[in-house]
Amino acid sequence: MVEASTASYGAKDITVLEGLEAVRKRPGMYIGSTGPAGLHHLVYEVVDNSVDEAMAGHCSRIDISLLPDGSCEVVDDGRGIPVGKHPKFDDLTAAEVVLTVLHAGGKFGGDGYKVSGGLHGVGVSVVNALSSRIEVEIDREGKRHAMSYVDGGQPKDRLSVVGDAPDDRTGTTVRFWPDDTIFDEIEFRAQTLLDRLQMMAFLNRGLEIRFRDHRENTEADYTVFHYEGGISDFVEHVNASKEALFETVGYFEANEEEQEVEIAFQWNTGFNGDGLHSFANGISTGEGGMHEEGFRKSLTNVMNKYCFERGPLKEGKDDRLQGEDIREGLTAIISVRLQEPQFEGQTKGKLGNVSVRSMVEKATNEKLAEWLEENPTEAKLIASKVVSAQRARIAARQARDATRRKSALDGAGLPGKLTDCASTDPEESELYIVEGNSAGGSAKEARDPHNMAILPIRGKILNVERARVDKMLNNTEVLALIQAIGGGFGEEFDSEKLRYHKIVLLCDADVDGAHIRTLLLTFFFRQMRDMVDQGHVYIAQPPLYSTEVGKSKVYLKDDRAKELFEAENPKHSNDFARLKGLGEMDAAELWETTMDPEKRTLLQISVDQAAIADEIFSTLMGESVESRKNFIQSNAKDVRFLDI
Ligand code: 0RA
Repeated sequence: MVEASTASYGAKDITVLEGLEAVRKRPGMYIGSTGPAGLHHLVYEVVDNSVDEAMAGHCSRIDISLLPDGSCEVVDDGRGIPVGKHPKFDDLTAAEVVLTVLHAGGKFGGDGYKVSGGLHGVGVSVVNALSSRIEVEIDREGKRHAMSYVDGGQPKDRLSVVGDAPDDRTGTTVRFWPDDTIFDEIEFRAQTLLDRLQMMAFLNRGLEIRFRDHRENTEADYTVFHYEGGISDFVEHVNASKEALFETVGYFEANEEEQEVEIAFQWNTGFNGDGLHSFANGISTGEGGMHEEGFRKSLTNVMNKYCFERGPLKEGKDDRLQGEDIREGLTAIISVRLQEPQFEGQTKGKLGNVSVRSMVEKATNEKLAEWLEENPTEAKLIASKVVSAQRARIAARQARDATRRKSALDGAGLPGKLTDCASTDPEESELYIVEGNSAGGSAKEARDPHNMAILPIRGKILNVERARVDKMLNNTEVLALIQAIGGGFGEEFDSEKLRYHKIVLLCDADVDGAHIRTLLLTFFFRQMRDMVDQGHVYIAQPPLYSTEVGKSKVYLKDDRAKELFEAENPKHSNDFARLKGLGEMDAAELWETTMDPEKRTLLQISVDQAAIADEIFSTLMGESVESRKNFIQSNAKDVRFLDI
C-alpha cells in the first residue's frame, strides 16, 4: 500500500500542478477576468471559504486587511483547514490539497457543508494559482501550522507545525499577493471590497466582518459590519435614505429539507419599482430567477386578496392590482440557500432551480398573508399606497397613449432637437447627450455625421427619483431622451431596441455639469437599467486645462496630465487656463479633445452591486437632504459614479 501510494505521488503531484497551470493559462475561465473585477474576486474567494465555515456554525468573525506590501490577509476563527493526511493524495495533507487542487474546497470527505457559498465555488487553490506568493496559517488541535507557495502554486514551505496555537484558538489565516504578471492592475480598491463585505454581513446574520486598509496608514481602524437583524437590517439600510411608509420591517422565513428562504420587506413613500433584490447562497442574482418569480406572483395574489377583501378595492368595480402597483416603493430582500444552485443568464445572475419557485411562492402565500393580519396598521398603509399607484399607472397609460399618438404624427417619432447620424446600425452608432444648446451646436458641427448623433439637453432634467411616471412623461427633455434612445422605459424597456450602443454624456466640468450628469445617470439607472448594466453608458471627458505653446493650444485632461506637462516642460511660463464650459471650445477643438475616437477617453459606467447602488442613488437624489449631506461629506473625495 505504502509503496503504491508513494509511487503514484509523483504522478498526482504533476496533475496538481497541471491544474493550477490551467488556471494561470486561462484565468478568465475561473475568475471572469484579469481586470479589477477578477482581482477583487480573489478576495471574495478566500472570504467565501470563511463564510462557509460561518454558515456551518463554526466561525463568528472574519478580518480582512489590505497591507502596505500589496497583500491581502483574511483571518477567520473557524475550525481551521484540516491538517491531517488526505485520504486520496496520501503524501499531501488536506490543507495542501485545499490549496492546490481545483474545487477541493470544503467538499471532500463526504460530509462537507450542507450548502456552500463561493462565487463559482472554485476555491482557494485558484487564488494560489494567481498569486505570486501565498501564506497560510492554521490554528488547530492546539498547534499553529504554516505553509507557503510562490509563483502560482510552487510549494515553498510545506505544511508544518510552527508553534502552539495561542489560547488554543482555532482558525485560518490566508495572506496572498496577487500576481502582477496575471492581472492588469494589482491594487485593490477599498470601497469595492467594503460594499461586498457589507452585503455578506447582511446576508449572514450575526457574522462579524471587519475590514481595514493598512496600505497608507498602519494605524487605520477596522470598519465593522455586524448585523444581528440580517436581511431585515439590509432593508432598513437601503431605506435609510428614503422615507419609510411605516417603521416595521416585515420578515418571514421557511425551511424545506434541502432549501430555505428568508424575506425581509418594507415600503417607502417613493415611486421606484425596482427595490427587489435577491440572492442565492449569498450571491447576488441581479437577473432574478425562480425565487423572484415565486415572490412576485404570490405578492400580487396576496395583496389583491387583501385589498378586495378588506378594502379599498371593490369586487366587480375595480381592476385587479398589477405587480408593478404593488412593487412601487417596495424594498425587499429575498435570500435563498440551496444545495446546488443553477446560475443562468447572460451574467450568470439568474437562479434557475425550479423547486425554489414553489417554495418561495408557498412561503409568501402563507406568511405574508399572516403578516398583514398581524400588522393591520401597516397593512392599511400598504393598501392605500398600492391603490394610488394603480391609479397613477392608469393615468400614465393614458398620457403615454397620447404621446404615442403624438409621436406617430411627428413622422419617425424622433425628437426635433435630435441631430441623428446616417448609420442605422446601433452597434456603431453613438448618441452624444450634450449639456446646453451652444455646446450642442459645436458638437453638431464637430461630429462624424456617419455614426454620431447629437441631442442637446437644456438645463436640468427632471429629478426622476422623486417624480412619478406620469409627471416624468410630461417633461419634454425626458421625452426627447426616451424617443432618441429608442428602447422605451421602465418595465417595458428593451435594450434590443436601442438605437445606439454608446450613449455618451457630455457635460461641463463644473458643479452644474456634475449635477446634470447625476440626474441623467439616475434616470438611466431607474428607467433603462439594462442599458447601464450592459455597459452602453459612457461619460465623455472634456479637458480641464488649456495652455498656449508657441502659437498652438495644448489641452490637458486633468490635474495629473497638467503635472506631467509641467514636469516635462519646466520652462513653460504661460498660466494655465481652467476650462469651465464646453462652450469655450470651438467645433474643431471639441472634436480633437473629446469626440475623436482616436484620441478621446470615455469612462464606461458600471453598476456592480445593485442593492448598494440603489441606496446611493436614493441618497443622492431622494427626499432626505440630511442623508445626502452625510453621504457627500463622507465621500467627498470619491463621489464618482464608477464601480458603485
Ligand atoms: C475543508 C474542510 C473543513 C474546513 C475547511 C476546509 C476550511 C477552509 C477554509 C478556508 C478559509 N477558512 C477555512 N476554514 C475551514 C472542515 C473542517 C473539519 O471538519 O474540521
